[in-house]
Amino acid sequence: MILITGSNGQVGVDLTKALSDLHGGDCLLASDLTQPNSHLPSDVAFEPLDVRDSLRLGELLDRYAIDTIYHLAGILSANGERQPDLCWDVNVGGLMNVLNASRLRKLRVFWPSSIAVFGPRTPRHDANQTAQTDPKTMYGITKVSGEQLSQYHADHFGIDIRGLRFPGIISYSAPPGGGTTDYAVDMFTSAIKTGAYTCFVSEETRLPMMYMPDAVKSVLDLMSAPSEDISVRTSYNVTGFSFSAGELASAIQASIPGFECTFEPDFRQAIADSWPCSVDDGIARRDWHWAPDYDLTSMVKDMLSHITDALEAPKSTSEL
Ligand code: VAH
Repeated sequence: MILITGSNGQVGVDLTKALSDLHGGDCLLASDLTQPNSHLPSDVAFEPLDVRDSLRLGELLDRYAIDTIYHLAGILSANGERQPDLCWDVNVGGLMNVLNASRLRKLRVFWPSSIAVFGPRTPRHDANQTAQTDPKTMYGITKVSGEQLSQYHADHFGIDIRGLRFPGIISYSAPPGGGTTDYAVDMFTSAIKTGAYTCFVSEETRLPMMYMPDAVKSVLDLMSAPSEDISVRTSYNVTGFSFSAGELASAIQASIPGFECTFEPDFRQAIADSWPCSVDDGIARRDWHWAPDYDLTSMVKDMLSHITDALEAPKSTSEL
């Protein structure tokens, strides 16, 4: 059985569907703080779980005979700056609970790190796997801490733990929650709904990004690779493509000519400025043959198509 924590989140919704398609829904236990909305496949079990509750976690692992955990529950960068204590408790305390439980039960673990482990002293372009990590956010500090805890548990206890340093992730199924890169998702929805968007980072802000189908693919490819091929037990750099907020606005305007984007940076500008413009994911490409399928043009086309379809689809009674 597979446990997914944070199954209601931006990655959780799509990864739960993909794992259900791959393994069968009856092999999955989804969990999050609150009951799922309509996204959960009907044959996937759900249990409420706060990952800071180690007793509840252990009880679910034993009751459902879990052998693999996809640990997605966490607080993202912008929310982490608003509530740093909570960010530490959930991101590091929650991961420690997963690692302790996995050590005792010999479970396999996937967890998401982030390019937020990088900071001002990281090279701005093509930051490689061993580039300096000097995060300036509590979120980034929790991810660097998580990477060191992962390495320690792999070295000392032989846990098959694997992680990915996700860039900003763009998706249409579930909204992102409190990240600095949320603008890259919100811009699409606003362009379609209102024809206008005020972006909270500058037009020139360029960051590594990834389309959700590629993010899901990277997790499944990483977790299906032979353990002996995995040379990185902190977390692998992965990316799709980098673009500036202005380039994204232009790409959307090419499909929605009337769309107007204005730029009014807020506190999240300093977070974005601390991250590299692009990362080098050559080690992931070498070890487990990582390669994204989408680029900016194909991602924009697919996003606009799906969001438009969703807005035009007849509303179910629960959504009215
Ligand atoms: C965030 N979407 O904005 C996440 C991600 C690199 C950014 O870690 O916090």
